[in-house]
Amino acid sequence: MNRDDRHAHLARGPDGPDIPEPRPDPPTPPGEIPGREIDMPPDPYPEIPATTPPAELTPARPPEIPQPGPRRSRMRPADGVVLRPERRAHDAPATKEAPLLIFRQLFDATSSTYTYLVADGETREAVLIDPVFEQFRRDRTLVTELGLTLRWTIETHVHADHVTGAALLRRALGSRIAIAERSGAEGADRYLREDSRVTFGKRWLDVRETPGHTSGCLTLVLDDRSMAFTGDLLLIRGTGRTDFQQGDAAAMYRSVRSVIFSLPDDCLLYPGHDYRGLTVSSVGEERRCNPRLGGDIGENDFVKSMASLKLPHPKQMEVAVPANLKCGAAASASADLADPQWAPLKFHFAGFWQIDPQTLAELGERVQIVDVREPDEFDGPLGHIRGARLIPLGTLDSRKGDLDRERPVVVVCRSGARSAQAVVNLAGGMLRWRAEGAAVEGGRHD
Ligand SMILES: N[C@@H](CCC(=O)N[C@@H](CS)C(=O)NCC(=O)O)C(=O)O
Ligand SMILES: [Fe+2]
Repeated sequence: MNRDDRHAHLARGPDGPDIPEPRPDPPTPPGEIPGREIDMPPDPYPEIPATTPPAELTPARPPEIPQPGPRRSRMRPADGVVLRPERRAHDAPATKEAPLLIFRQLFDATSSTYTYLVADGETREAVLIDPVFEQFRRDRTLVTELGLTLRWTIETHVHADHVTGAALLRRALGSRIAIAERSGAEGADRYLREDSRVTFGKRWLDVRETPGHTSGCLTLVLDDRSMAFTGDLLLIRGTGRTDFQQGDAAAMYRSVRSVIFSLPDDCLLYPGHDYRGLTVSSVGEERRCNPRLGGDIGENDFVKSMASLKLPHPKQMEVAVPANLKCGAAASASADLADPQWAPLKFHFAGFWQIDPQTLAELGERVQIVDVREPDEFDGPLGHIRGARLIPLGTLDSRKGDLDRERPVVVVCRSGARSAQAVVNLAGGMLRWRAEGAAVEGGRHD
């Protein structure tokens, strides 16, 4: 999207009863509850960690006084979406531009859940919003590959359709778990409520309590209000359901209309799920086009329409809700986090294990090498690895029984791409094997 096309304006206009008054100062924090970290009101001048950012990320420039107005952004292909927002006057003191943001939207196809990785590109501290248990390896690998330190996993609510990966990530990466105080969940490291602030490096997410889908639903708003993560409150052109977990359609209406729709029109909205392949929306878009509660739909109409939905319960609900009320701890404790021990393998972000040529060469007959190319390639110019067995990919499924069950299987093709769907993939295939000077049988040696 060309962000320059988006008209930046403040939503807190004089018209419209749904736009809230500026919020009063946060309440004085209550006494400490044992075993829980209770949030203090947000510090408008958070301490900036004393890290020295790489020079190319923060070019030397004199301090600038920010003015409210259209945000600027730029794309940096290596890191996907990288935003350089302009600070608002009431944010942290502006001694330099806001640090770059790293942002990734990840999808779990089984539950249609979005997980969001958001990180400060300068300090490389990150948060992960709504991780999915089964995607633990994907998420851990991505965090590691991007050189990030995962500070927090944040649950937008107690999910009914999948188990959270929060406890697994805490075990593996030392991240801490944050969830709404109102969620009733046990075992988190921090309990969030209205106006809590979750910081990662020099960036942060502000917490808004947005009940409706469940009573403990949160929306997370990025520091410069360019993005908000709405969980299952507001979906793209839809809403979360309100028929279980203290769901409340009237509360949902008010949360969306007074909290979400008071964000700037060009604030991008990232939902907890999408069942149709949509990925992102914006406040202005949903305010105009959301068929359930956009336009001038009234609260009573909305409540009636939600009552008539009659959706079947999520398939995983009986498992997911009790597990998530403990932040996924029980499932995590029994899970085998260990990577395969027979070789130093690397779990690829695309969901399979890989082995490097040198490691494979050292393993010798302790593994079975299956070459899944066609016969003419096996005997062609690249040659093949000594001891490799030719089983073309198309026949692999039916010939799995021919393999020795005791020895790990490494699958080899030309470039590493074709064999990625099988057991352990030789990274880079025969091309890299040869490029690294490993021995081949047959083939041309020029
Ligand atoms: N068929 C899905 C249903 C998922 C579902 O009910 N999702 C909730 C969010 S936890 C929702 O609000 N869905 C809205 C909708 O399906 O319109 C499953 O079995 O998991
Ligand atoms: Fe949900």
